Amino acid sequence: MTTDATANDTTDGFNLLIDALKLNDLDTIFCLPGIPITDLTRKAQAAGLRVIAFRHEQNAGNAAAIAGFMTQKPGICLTVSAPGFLNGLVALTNATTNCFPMILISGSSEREIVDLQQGDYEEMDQLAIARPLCKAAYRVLHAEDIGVGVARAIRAAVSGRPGGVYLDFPAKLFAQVMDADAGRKSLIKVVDPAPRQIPAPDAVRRALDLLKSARRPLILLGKGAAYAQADADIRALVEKSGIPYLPMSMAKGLLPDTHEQSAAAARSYVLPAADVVLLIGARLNWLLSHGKGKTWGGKSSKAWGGQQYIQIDISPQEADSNVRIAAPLVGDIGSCVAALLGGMGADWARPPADWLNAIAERKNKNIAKMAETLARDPQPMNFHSALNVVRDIIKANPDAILVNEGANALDFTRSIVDMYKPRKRLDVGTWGVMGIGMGFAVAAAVVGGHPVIAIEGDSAFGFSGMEVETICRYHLPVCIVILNNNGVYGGADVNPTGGPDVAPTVFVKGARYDKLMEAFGGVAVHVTTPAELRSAMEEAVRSKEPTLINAVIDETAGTESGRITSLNPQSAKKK
Ligand code: ADP
Ligand code: TPW
Repeated sequence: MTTDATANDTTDGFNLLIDALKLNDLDTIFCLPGIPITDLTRKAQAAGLRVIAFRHEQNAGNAAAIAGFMTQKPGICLTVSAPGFLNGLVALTNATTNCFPMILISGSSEREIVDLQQGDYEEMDQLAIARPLCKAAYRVLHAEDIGVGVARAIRAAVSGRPGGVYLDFPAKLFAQVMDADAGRKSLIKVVDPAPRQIPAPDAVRRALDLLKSARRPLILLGKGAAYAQADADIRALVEKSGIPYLPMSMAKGLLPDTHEQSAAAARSYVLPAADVVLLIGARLNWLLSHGKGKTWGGKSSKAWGGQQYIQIDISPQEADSNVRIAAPLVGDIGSCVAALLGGMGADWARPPADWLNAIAERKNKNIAKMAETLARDPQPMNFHSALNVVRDIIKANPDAILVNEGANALDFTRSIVDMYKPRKRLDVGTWGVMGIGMGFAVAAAVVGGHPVIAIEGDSAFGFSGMEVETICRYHLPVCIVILNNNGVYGGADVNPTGGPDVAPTVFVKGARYDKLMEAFGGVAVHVTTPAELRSAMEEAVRSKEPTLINAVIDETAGTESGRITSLNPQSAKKK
């Protein structure tokens, strides 16, 4: 066997993998080169794939994951062995947790040496480590199996509940040579990778009967609903039913947040008060207080319970995971929503007026209160006065993609900044993980085709900040706004011992994150007022130049852990 595949009638592992990806329209690779995949990245680029190289694999993995969410095609992340693989694994696991389709392909060391633990270069049993942390994991040992390996990975990633898939490619595989014609024939173009799953007619009837019986119905849209790309039918269902709805964080914009049926501004009222809740692609996990308890509405202290649920989900195991689901509707969201719409009939009665009026009353009150808060202009800036600017910028540029992470920076942005279009808000998701920022921003710019605005806590930004170089290198239209309050949650903590170390949550005061952007040739701006922030953001969106705005925020603004203070044992005691 030779490693030279230049002869016309032979091919090799490198080319077969590239051809398998191309055959399945997987045209972008997020990667970090090194042994044994350096040549793969070069060859992929030479073959016409878009190859985006990062500074840390976790960011490449996060980019692949969110590309999967945005496109319904598995995002591809490519890493080196052991440490590179492990760096990528966090993103793969996070993708699986969030139901985003991605494929992590890692080079690995030689099986014979790894299995005898003889100390190979970057030795690690990667397949065994990945398997419990993702949806599926496969290893390919022979060049003629690359087509099957890629096909299985695609199906596993996007069919049913989407998730992360690991593909293990030992170094030797890349150089394996085989007959070119046999190689071509070994590749598989996957037919119908995410088949529709039609809900059973009796399940649809059960759901409609329950919905019809409701006096205080509510629709909850989750990021599964955003992923499903059934935007028109979801909107039609909401509007035809007349039922108020709440979007989960990444479902914001599925219908414009300004829609009159949005109950977002009355969230803490509607959650406990609703009697029948229709969940569309949302799990009753911690983000919804497991469907029980007093904290459903965030700050609400009202007791609630006794809701009946209809749950649309592609996973047949999701129902009853936290509370009883009276009417599970198993299938893909597009098919389920279409079936509900079809069964509603022309005589569908809208919800009782007293329910709608009660919501409208609270909503109007809360919106007026928020408008008052947003109109204030405190010195120094706080989250509200800064985010009031971001709110206007997104309103004027509804196609822009908003990436968001932090604690207060996350919670305030979610509640203040309205979204107008589907899949425009990308954030920390189910884990509340820090570090997605720059990976998501790069992918959003590369596959989204619109300007990206990343609203970052200063701590959150630090997890992926080095990718500012990547943003400059590819000249991406990303505007990063760092809400800089000198630390994790804030910067006002003190070391109670009076010793020389600052408190664990405190960073260098007055840090100039804009200088990081300057180092790589992007536009660097330092702002202390809303007016300065506004003109810097307007210019960034207009110019599409890589921009980093260091926005100085009052270091005492916000709260510890943002809105999830109650999960923090220590501060809960303090309260
Ligand atoms: P959120 O955090 O926004 O509440 P979750 O991530 O908890 O949303 O829930 C998303 C749900 O959507 C998952 O249970 C997943 O199985 C489901 N899902 C994802 N894609 C589809 C689809 N195409 N059809 C039906 N359900 C889907
Ligand atoms: C991988 C814990 C949650 S939020 C946060 C941390 C460290 C940063 C909050 O400070 P930031 O935002 O970004 O400055 P703000 O607006 O409140 O000032 N490690 C991981 N994930 C999580 N969630 C944490 C730590 C955490």
